Amino acid sequence: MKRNGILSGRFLLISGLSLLYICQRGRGKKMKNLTIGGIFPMSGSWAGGEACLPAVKMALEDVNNHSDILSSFRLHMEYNDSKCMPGLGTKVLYELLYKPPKKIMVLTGCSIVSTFVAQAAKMWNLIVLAYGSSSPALSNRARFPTFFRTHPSATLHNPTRVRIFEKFSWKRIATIQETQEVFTSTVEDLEERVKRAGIEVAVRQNFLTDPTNAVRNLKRQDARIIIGVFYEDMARRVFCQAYKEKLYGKKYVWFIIGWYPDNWYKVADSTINCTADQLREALEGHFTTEAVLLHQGSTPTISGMNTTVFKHRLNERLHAPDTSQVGGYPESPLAYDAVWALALALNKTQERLEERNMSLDEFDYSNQDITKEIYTAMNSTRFLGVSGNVAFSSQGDRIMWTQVEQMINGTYYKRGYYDNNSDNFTWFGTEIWAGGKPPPDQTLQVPVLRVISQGLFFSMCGLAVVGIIAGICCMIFNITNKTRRCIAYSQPNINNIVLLGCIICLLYVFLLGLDEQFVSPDIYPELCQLRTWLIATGFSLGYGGMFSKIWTVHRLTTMRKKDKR
Ligand code: ABU
Repeated sequence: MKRNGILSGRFLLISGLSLLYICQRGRGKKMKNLTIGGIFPMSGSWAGGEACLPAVKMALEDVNNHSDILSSFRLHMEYNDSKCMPGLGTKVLYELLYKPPKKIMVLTGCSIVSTFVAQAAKMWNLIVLAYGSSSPALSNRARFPTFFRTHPSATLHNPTRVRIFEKFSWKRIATIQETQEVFTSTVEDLEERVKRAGIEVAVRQNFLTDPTNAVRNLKRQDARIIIGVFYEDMARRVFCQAYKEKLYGKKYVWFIIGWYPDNWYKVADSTINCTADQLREALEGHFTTEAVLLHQGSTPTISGMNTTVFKHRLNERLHAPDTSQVGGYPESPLAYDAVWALALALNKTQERLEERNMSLDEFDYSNQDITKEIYTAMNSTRFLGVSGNVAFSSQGDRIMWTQVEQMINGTYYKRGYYDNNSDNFTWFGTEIWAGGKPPPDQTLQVPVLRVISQGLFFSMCGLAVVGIIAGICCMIFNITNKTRRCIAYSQPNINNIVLLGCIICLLYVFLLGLDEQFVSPDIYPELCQLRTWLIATGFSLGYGGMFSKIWTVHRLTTMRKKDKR
């Protein structure tokens, strides 16, 4: 009996397993492929694909293993490298479009590529979802009607920057940017915000590929609080030049973008002639602002894993001993959540389409119907992802917290947070200043009254008095003895004119020393005029008289004897 029971138990188990296997196979047969396109920058200005591609692949596996999402479909991705170059990115998009199967959505990263891809994709009724595009220009719904992103817009950093300027009472700032739409639109937004806060953008510099002159101009124009927006490769060039120009240290504060990998300045770069140590020296004490890209807390996210598990799984896939140099590592949670966002939106779309006896696999580049359904579903997608709460604003943007970090001895330390929603700014007060205190925003101009030394003034006045007395004595002598022959021959009237001129010039000494310690600045205009008149009159009389005497002597010595009489 017992043996029979064991056998029937075994049978039940085997038949159950066989049934499950058959069901799975049956289910597998029915599964249709749903293909998305992927554009990943594996090198170039932002090599975010290095970490974002493995994160996307991981998310695709997780979504496909999730029985409740797109149960009759298997999400599959075809992708290529854009090198963060717009031309190549557009070529990759066209290849994805023209090579079957049809791509129902496109994932993209790197703003300069996404701008081109999102503008072109709308012509094929394609929804574009960016995991790594920060350009504020992409928030323009009229220009990019089918664009969404899990990456927050770069304008998110600006309110945080303004709060820091206000905290340290900086009223004069300078900007330096790489000439790309992503950075131009960020700086324009910053300019508007600082203007509203009563802060002046005193110096604006931009450069295409060589920041040498831009950095020099910052120094020349006495920039102290400098906001730099550029890609990571340009950041190395800018700080190499800042090192050469000595535009760092206790007088300067740099603010740059915080999404570079932690050890970005150590990356070997043949385009600069600075060592990593020199860059570290120039970077000491700078601040970065960046959105908080990893969900804070240990609550499990939509995939069932928390952020620790996510990082652990991603690190295993990256096979990189040092993730701080892997491009796009900070943005990998955004890439992971982008796949979940599109899977949830497609799932919702499929449910809606089924009500109309349609299906996602009927998607066609010329048919707007399914695109509209996906668009509506994307708009209402909300979930807790590894990057935090994922939801899209009317511009397709995300709203997140920002964090401020400072580099000390080559390592970034957190200095504060800013919550855009509640306008809540938290500053830890642990920042370190090279000069012991925050530097002023410009060269301080302290007015100091420079006055003539009283000892010198009075002694000169004494000498002038002696001169004047001597002059008066000579005049009296001239007048009283003018009938004496030798005096009469020496032209006493002209001598008196010379003496009068000298006395007036000596009087000038008294007026010359009258500065703010003796008279009020209100009478300076009159005083200056009087001085000018005195010296001009005294000199004219003195020199004029002397010249007329010399002229007479000259005439006498050069005349013929007869004429002399
Ligand atoms: N956080 C990376 C953003 C890259 C870009 O906007 O091009």
